[in-house]
Amino acid sequence: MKADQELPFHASSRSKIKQYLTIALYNDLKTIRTPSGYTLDQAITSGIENPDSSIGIYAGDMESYDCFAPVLLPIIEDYHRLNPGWSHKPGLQEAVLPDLDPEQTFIRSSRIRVARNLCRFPFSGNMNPDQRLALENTVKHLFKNLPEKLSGTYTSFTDLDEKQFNALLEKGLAFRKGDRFMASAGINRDYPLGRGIFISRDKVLRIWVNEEDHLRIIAQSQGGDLAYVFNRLIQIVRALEDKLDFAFDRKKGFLTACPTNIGTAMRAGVHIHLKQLEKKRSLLEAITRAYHLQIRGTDGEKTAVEKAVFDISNARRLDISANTIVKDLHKGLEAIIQAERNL
Ligand code: CIR
Repeated sequence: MKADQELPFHASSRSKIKQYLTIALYNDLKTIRTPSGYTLDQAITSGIENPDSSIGIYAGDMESYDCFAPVLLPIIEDYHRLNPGWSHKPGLQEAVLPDLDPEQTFIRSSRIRVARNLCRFPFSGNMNPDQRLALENTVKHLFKNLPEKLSGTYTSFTDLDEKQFNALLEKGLAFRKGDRFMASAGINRDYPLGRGIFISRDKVLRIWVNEEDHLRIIAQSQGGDLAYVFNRLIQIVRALEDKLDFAFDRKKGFLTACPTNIGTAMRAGVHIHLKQLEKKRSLLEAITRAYHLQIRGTDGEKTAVEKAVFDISNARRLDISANTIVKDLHKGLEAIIQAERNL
């Protein structure tokens, strides 16, 4: 890209990349190639093509975070609302927390995921077909050798016909091509090649392979027993980290394709039915804000809330430990359920 006057961000864009990438900075960074050959032009394509991007930049490998630090760091500090001296906080220990809704009156399901990427491969937006397949082969082998309590089945999407794939999708056990933000970042390239899902025998653990990140490790269960879901997640994360080198930085934590996920790379949330609070959105928003939670649509990011089922999850991922995130979510949900009962 040639940039003398103005970078080609849409006039309507309020993205952080538009805000922080000055022409001078662009000119300083534009000739850099990361070890896997990723450039700033590739990193910002999604932000240019999608004017409604919130941040508009993706990392193409773990080194992108250093190579493009002059623009990425201010974006990270702003997006994650970090205070000076911030740093990744370790802590992924089994938790004891009472089930907030044992009758399952409000909480439909609980889901905690962490994103992990392997050091020795570029990130999803910068992978070629051979690399996607090599990564899939590496983890497929590991999945076969998991201890009994974690064992399960890996399914490659390329091994399924349309009917089989749709059946998995309906059960929420497959993932489609990513959205247009990911498409512009190259993350959907060659889909469904190298993509697939591991499902544990009890179906609580799922691992998405070669989606936005190399691995999305997920624990999901009906009801609101957050500690059960969190502890199950920890078991499989530990088993995998024994065998794989994850992309990690002492200050920035686990490194991910999208800088919004770095740190713990964790999203812990529930689907919760809030018939009364739906009519009092400002009260619900005040409680979620107070407990550092965010509300998403029923089907996740950038979707609408349907039939009063809210997706409520942690807003913070960096400069906070995974254990604190789960504790905050638990406290926040307790307050939300109390407010719903009082209305
Ligand atoms: C964007 O910049 O809007 C997209 N690349 C997606 C960012 C991910 N999530 C988010 O802002 N919550």
